Amino acid sequence: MGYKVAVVGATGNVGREMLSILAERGFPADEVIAVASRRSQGTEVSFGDKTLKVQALEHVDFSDVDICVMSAGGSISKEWSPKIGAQKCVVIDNSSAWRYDEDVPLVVPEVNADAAAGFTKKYIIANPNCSTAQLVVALKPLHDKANIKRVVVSTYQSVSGAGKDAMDELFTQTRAIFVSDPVEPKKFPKRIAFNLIPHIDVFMEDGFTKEEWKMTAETKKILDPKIKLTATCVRVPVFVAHSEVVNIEFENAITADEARSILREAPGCLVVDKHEPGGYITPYEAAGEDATYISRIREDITVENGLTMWVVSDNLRKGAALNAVQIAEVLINRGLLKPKKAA
Ligand code: 11C
Repeated sequence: MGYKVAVVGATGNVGREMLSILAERGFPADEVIAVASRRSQGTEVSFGDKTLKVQALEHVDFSDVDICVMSAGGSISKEWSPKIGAQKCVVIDNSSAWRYDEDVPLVVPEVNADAAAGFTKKYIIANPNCSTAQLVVALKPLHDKANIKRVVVSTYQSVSGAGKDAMDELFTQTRAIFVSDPVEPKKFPKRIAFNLIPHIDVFMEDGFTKEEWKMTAETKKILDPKIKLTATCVRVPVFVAHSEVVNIEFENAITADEARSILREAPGCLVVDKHEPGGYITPYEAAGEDATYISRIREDITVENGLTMWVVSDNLRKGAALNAVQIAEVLINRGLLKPKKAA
């Protein structure tokens, strides 16, 4: 007896990835339904070798749905996740609406899978921000070995993190520049083609952006509240996959060789670190892949017990859809959720 799964936000960048990852991984679902806003009702989306007709969110009865993977934005999630959760359908939400609620687990399975069991309070589990997910996958095994004190992270984030319109804007601006047409920024505050923008999400009072704040708050909640983390988040003209330069200061000594062999064994991590031209991973190569790639691992001699590394992952997959599906797999594999049909 399998599960009934709803993918809410099925027509967006992340929703489509959720559908393809459910199909690729042979998720134990008897039925998968595609859900979106009324505007998309009746359109078709791919699910493996089938197509699904999109249903409007307000017309779906969640009482026989077991799992809802949602990527429909914060305000939809604020309104709908409690209603869906009240019907004992677990919502795994990709927005930031519930991440900082103490009754909602924020989960990256390679790091804190045990926390998923806490879903019963609200029947909601939060998926982290994409830039946090790949970071904590790489930090966790190193923290276990040498105890991280402080992290300085600089991100190079692809435009797909800002949605399909943002991807279109990079494409349109790039073409416009080639044919000498005027370039008009719409989605981004400045031109993104052949440029980069040190600003993601809204500005906060202290001068950091919300994206930077999220990386700090989420790393603390998922990995360890004692870790100090400061981030600078930058949008770059790359379509898919976020990259990060990560400077880490540890309590205890750890060499680059030790870090490399620990990360080689760590779940979700793939080390590609040859000290030669091309001996590292770029976002272009990480797009469409599941792993968090780690390259350029080296000792930072400007601090005691310091390491620097380069971390790249597909923001739509590990940063969003894949992580959400992995959370659902944790619920099932650990026997935390039985299909309603079996009851
Ligand atoms: C970006 N990281 O690249 C953002 C997208 O809190 O889930 C995801 C925002 C979030 O623009």
